[in-house]
Amino acid sequence: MTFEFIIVEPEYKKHIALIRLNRPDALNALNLQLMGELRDALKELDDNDEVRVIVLTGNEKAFAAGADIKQMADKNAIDMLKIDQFTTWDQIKKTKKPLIAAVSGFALGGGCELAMTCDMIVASESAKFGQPEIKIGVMPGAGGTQRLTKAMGKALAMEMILTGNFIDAEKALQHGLINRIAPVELYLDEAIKLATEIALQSPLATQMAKEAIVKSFDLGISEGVLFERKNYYLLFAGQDQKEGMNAFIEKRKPDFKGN
Ligand code: DAK
Repeated sequence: MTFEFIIVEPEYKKHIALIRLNRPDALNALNLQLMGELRDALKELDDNDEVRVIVLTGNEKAFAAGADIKQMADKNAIDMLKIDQFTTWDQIKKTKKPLIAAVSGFALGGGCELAMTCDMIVASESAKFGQPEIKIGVMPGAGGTQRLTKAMGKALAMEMILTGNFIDAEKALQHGLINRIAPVELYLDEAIKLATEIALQSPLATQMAKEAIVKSFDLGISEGVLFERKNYYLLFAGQDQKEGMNAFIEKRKPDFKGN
């Protein structure tokens, strides 16, 4: 898989794929081509049975400083409508496998929204999260008002979005936006460690559980529990459930195959 603005390693580690955003001169600003490449890579990795977890990262200085302001500065509403970035972002959101963002430096605007679209975030001590769109006369457009509010609560989300101020990794951890913090030289290793732990589990159960958790954002508790129940029953149709439960009874480690 060769692209211009991302680097993809489908077999970075056993069952773990790594995608690096790679526009360092523009702090990984998310132009349309980069987002299209990311959508295509994620689809391909989602279809690859060898891959169980995907880690998405940038570089030490920036995960991504937002959508490409230079590319959209002169657009009008109809241009934006025709470009229809939502289809690409929606496709990315549909990734079935767990997606872990490994964030260092800036995760701003669309960059913060992309990190929040991932299932978990591991940050370096230098990470800075923000939705600074207000400072360029707009507002978050890829889910920031919803996801930041659900993750951190109304007061902090309101303050961040209306002032455009950034928060550091420590505050992001305190308020539930991210999972872990590691030193700058170790944050990617830490994300891979988390991915490795998840990759040891049943890929089917992982996928079904992720799907149910993601649904919880759209459904009320009763419908959500019903959805969870169907996925739970479905897992008894596969071999991984037999393998997992038999391994427990036989006092050995399970060897999940994802079938
Ligand atoms: N777009 C384009 N170029 C960017 C950029 C961006 N977002 N951020 C940085 N760059 C470029 C700079 O222009 C500069 O390029 P040159 O001048 O060297 O050619 C280079 O990266 C280095 O940046 P700086 O010189 O500014 O570096 P500093 O360390 O001084 O400052 C900074 C770093 C991150 C504080 C600063 O660059 C900055 O404020 N950047 C803009 C942050 C921002 O406002 N982000 C939000 C953008 S709006 C949607 C999907 C997504 C979105 C909306 C809708 N749909 C699905 C509909 C998202 C919108 C946004 O993200």
